[in-house]
Amino acid sequence: MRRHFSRRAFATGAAAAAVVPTVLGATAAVSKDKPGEGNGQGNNKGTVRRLTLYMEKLPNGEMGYGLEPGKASVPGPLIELTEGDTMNIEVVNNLDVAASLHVHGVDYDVASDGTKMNDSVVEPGGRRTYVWRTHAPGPNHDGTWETGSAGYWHYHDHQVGTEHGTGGLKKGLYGPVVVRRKGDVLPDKQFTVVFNDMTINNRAHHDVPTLKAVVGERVEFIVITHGEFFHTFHVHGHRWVDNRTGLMQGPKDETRVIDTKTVGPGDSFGFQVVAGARVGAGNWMYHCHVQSHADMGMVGIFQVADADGNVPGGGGMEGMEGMAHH
Ligand SMILES: [Cu+2]
Repeated sequence: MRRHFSRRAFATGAAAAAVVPTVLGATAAVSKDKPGEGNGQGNNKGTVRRLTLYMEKLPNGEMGYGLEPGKASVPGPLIELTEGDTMNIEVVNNLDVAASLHVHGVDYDVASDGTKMNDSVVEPGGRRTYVWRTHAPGPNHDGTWETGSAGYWHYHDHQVGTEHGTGGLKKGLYGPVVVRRKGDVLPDKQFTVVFNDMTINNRAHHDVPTLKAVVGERVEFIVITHGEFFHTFHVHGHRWVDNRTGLMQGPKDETRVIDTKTVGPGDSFGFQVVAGARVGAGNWMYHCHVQSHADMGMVGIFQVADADGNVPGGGGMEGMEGMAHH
């Protein structure tokens, strides 16, 4: 009751990017510069912003991106843009090996693609600015439409271990990117779930993050896969529309409604749901639905509390005990 559709917020260009809190990795704090022109199209006025990303070794031997020295995380911070925005990202390499920042989905010159081939990696102790641009959809001269940048994307290293970043990805050098269309509904809460080989966010079994929400909160999932295997994302008790946002476009929208989606290496998708809608509070499992993968620990809890903060059945991890060890 208390929080039902509590915050009806919409993406409005510049304002959208830093508004939303995130749970796994901090939302990128960005400073605003002068207004930009996007790709030069009339409907593309966005803002030009900048942030600094640090690539660092974590105490457990993993590697991560972070917004401040000593704050690297796996996954790295969520970076959000609205179509038309430009982001200048200065990457500082505090690792002892060369590494890079490669992004999916947005517009960038070859000098910002993060590959050795294009001489865009960062040596140990060095820094480099990568520029990401985004654009709204618009008409082409031949009557077709050019796609916009909006979507659930991701960034990752393309250098550590091999020239494809195979070692960097394995160790955790990856993170989520959300590009919104102006007018998009904003979530109350965001969760990033990365299937990376047999892990979720480089964790397995009881170390897989518990994702906490309250009934009625609008929750956004960002799902990414890396590594060697295809995975099937599934969350119990919730379902979404298989389109860009997960939301129906109107009562007659016949787009398929799903509660599982297969994601292969390098792939990503996202969606919004209302936590506990029609099913209530509880410990709702989220997991890879490939049976052997689930059995090997690719399982976590989407923990939805009621308005008083209670979760039927308690903590959830006790319930997981049998599962994780069989
Ligand atoms: Cu799997």
